[in-house]
Amino acid sequence: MKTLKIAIQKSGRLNEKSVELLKNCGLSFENYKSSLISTVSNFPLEILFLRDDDIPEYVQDGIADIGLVGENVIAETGVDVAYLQRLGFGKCTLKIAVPNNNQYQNIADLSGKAIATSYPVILQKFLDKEKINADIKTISGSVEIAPGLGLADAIFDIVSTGGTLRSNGLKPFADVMSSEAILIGRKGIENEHLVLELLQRIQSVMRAKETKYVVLNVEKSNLDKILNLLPGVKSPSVLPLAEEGWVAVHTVIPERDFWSHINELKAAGAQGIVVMPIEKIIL
Ligand code: PRT
Ligand code: ZN
Repeated sequence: MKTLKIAIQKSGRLNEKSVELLKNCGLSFENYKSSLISTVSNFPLEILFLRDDDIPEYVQDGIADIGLVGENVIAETGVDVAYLQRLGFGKCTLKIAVPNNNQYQNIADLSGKAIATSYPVILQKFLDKEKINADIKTISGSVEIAPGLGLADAIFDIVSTGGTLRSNGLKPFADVMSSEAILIGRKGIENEHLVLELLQRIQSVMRAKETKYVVLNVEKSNLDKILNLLPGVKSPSVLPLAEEGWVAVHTVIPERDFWSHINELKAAGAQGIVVMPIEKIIL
C-alpha cells in the first residue's frame, strides 16, 4: 500500500478532536472547511472529510482504508469492520428517556409504547433482547421534542450531560449502550505497515496525554522517601543542584498518580514542584 486513506467527520462533534489527534501525530495538512479531501504532506495519508453516518460503510467498502467515528454509528450501520483503537473522546451513552411525570417502573412497561429515535437498529436489538414489543418511530433529528408533540411515549437518544433531556422535561429510564470515538479499519488491513505506523503515533499521543513530566527539588536526606512515592516510566533521574545537599528529581508519571501523591510528596520534603505536559511517549 502506497497511500493510506482515512475518513473523519467533516463537521460536528468529532471533527475538531479528530483533526487535533492527527495534527498531534505530527501530520501536516490543510483543514479547509470547504474541501472533501486533504493530502498530508509528510506522511502517505489522504484525509476524506465525510458525514459521520457514511464513514463505516466507506471503510467497509474500501473507499477509505480506516475511519474515525462514534461506536454508536458503527453499531447502527451494522458494518463488518476491524476495531483498531478506542480514542477516549466523544464519550456518550445511548439511553431510553421518558417524560418526567411518567410512572413506568421497569423496561417491560415500554411494551406497546411508541419510542422515537434516530437509532432504530440499536434500539430494536435492545428491545428484542429484552423481549419487548414496542413501536419504533424513526426520526432524523430533534428526537427529544417527540413526546411533547405527542409523537411518542419515550425517546431513545444520545445523552452526554443530560441537559437536553432536562430542558425537554424528560428523565433517563434505561441505559442501552455507551460509546466513544473509535478508529476502525477495513477487515484485513490491521497489519499493513502504514496502519501500524499511524497506530503507533496515535498510541504515543494518547499515552502522553495521560502522563506528566514532573520536576521537583528535595534535600538528599529525603530523596529515598520521595523516590518511593514516584513510580516512573523506568526510574527517575536525580540531578545535583548548585545548592550543596540538594537534588532535582525528574520523572514521568500518570497525572492521576501525581494528584493522589501530591500532599505526601510535600510532606516528604519536595519543593518547587513543576508539572509539564508531554507531547509523545514512544515505548
Ligand atoms: O453531520 P454529521 O452527520 O456528520 O453529524 P451528526 O449531527 O450526525 O453527529 P454529531 O456531530 O452531533 O455527533 C457525532 C458523534 O459524537 C455521535 O455519533 C456520538 O458518537 C458523539 N457524541 C458525543 C454525541 C454527543 N456526545 C451528544 N451529546 N452526539 C450527539 N450528542 C447530542 C444528542 O443527540 C442530543 O441531542 O447532544 C444532545 C445531548 O447532549 P446533552 O449534553 O444535553 O446530554
Ligand atoms: Zn450523522
